[in-house]
Amino acid sequence: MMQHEQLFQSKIDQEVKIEPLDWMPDAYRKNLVRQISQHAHSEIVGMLPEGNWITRAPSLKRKAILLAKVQDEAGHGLYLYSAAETLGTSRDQMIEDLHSGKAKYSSIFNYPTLTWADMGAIGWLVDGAAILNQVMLCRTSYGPYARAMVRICKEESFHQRQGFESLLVLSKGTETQKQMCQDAINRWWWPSLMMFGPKDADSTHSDQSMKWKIKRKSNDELRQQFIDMIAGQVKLLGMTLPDPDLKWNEERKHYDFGEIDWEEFWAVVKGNGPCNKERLAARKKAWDDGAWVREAAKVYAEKQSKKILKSA
Ligand code: FAQ
Repeated sequence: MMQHEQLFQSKIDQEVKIEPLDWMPDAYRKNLVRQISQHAHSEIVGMLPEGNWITRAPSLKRKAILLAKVQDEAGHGLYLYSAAETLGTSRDQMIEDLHSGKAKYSSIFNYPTLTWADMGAIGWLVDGAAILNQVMLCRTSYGPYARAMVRICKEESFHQRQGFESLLVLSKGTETQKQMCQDAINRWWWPSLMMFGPKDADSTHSDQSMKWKIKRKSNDELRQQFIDMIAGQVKLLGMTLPDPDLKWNEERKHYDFGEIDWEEFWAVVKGNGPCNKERLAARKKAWDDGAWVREAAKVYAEKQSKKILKSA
């Protein structure tokens, strides 16, 4: 066992990826299944807030973009479930854990999408936050997770740019459009900062995940990087961020910012956000409605394999 553990750690230290059939500590496997499956659930639940606006997009062009983006998120969820399955947990088990409330998904998707400008704000801020976190995950120590992240990041960076462009159009529009843009930024700003997780001091998994190079940057480090990036970009929109304490700190070479409402964060994480119940109910309904498809696919696969056996 000791030898296995040393070999495992030396691979991590030398930046050799851990692959599905390699020996790994149980806790590493468990931590990865937790993080990857929660990441997959976030992508799938994350389709719901934007899906809400597909039928009401203001033009054919905007509708086509939004449809493609939501489909991309479905794809991300599927690659991630596949990556998690390589660790020996079935997809059915992961989905059961989501439905029972045992597994989490990102807090951000428990907020409602009230206006069209929310589509721009989600692309710019939510995908923007997701990318910073996921660029780091392209170098995560588990091979299948790292490889899944490469394509996901390419798609997410397109998502972010389309979100920014959509807000840019609103920011140059009528007074009402400008207000709608500012209101969406005001509502999505703080929840986006919460996507990076609790403060480092309150993070349960960070220390171990950093040692295993599952995570390469801490929650606070990534959050700061995000704030610095967005504080620059918001000026191009001619809009503001809803934080009176946001100020460039010349000494730190970073923006200082106000206190996040951690009570709100934990309430949302524990299932009491504005849309938690609605989101889970929608996922469970989709799962139940799809039962006949899974059943038909299973029967078809069984028939095909019998045919192959007969002809062999
Ligand atoms: N929401 O010990 P830590 C996207 C939980 S994808 C809910 O610091 P860790 C694409 C955490 O699970 C967005 N729960 O945890 C898209 C843990 O509880 P547990 C998702 C949260 O894992 C865009 C506890 O708090 N991205 O947006 C949150 O080291 C647009 C203690 O926290 C990923 O999942 C939260 N925000 O660090 C789709 C990326 N934060 O599990 C559609 C991969 C923390 O012990 C539209 N994940 N918790 O019960 C990660 O990088 C990490 O898991 C962190 C959290 C950074 C999220």
